[in-house]
Amino acid sequence: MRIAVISDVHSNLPALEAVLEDLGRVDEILCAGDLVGYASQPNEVVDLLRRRGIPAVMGNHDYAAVTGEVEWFNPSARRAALWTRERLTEENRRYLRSLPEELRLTREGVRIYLVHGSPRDPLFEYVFPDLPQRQLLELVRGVEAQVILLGHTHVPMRRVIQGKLVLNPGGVGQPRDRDPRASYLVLTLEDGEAEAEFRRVEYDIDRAAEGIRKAGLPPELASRLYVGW
Ligand SMILES: [Mn+2]
Repeated sequence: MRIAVISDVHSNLPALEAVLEDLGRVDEILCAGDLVGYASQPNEVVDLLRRRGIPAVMGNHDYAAVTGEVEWFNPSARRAALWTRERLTEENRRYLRSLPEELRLTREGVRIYLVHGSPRDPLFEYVFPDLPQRQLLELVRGVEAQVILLGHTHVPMRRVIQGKLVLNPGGVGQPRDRDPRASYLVLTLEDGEAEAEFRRVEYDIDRAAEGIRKAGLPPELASRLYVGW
């Protein structure tokens, strides 16, 4: 069985479309949160993910867009969150509000745990790829799953700790590892074993950047897409 894992789409429809086209044959798609925020097409992105029936967890930007609680954000993220909040349709607002903070699934006998930030702080804590093993162990010790899927950092990650595979697909809509291509992964489950393949996809950054500028959103949200940061 093959499961595509996406995260941090951030209202970037051209990036999401490119990833969905690139997936090939997968049995399921999971989304680790931050559907909205930053770019200019929140409703289009949410509509598409809902139409495809893609299970998702709530990210901090989704939370901010539905609650208006933005005080922890930097100025451009704050502006984008409030801009998004004004534009979300009532239906999409309700959908985002309904997203769970964690998802637990079992596929082919493999237990999978999905969260945006970290198991102890689902919305806000960053788990970067270089987190020391001891701290990572602390985070995942209580999680009864063989595969732990995270988002939030926009940086791809693969770690193995106590037999648990800890993965972050990187960012679809705003990669932050200096590679501007949209990032995602495909999880393969076979005979109770799990492995991940990381993928990058070029997309029409001009289209996303122009949308951001035309919407009057902070221009640095457009320019950063070209450098993947
Ligand atoms: Mn994010």
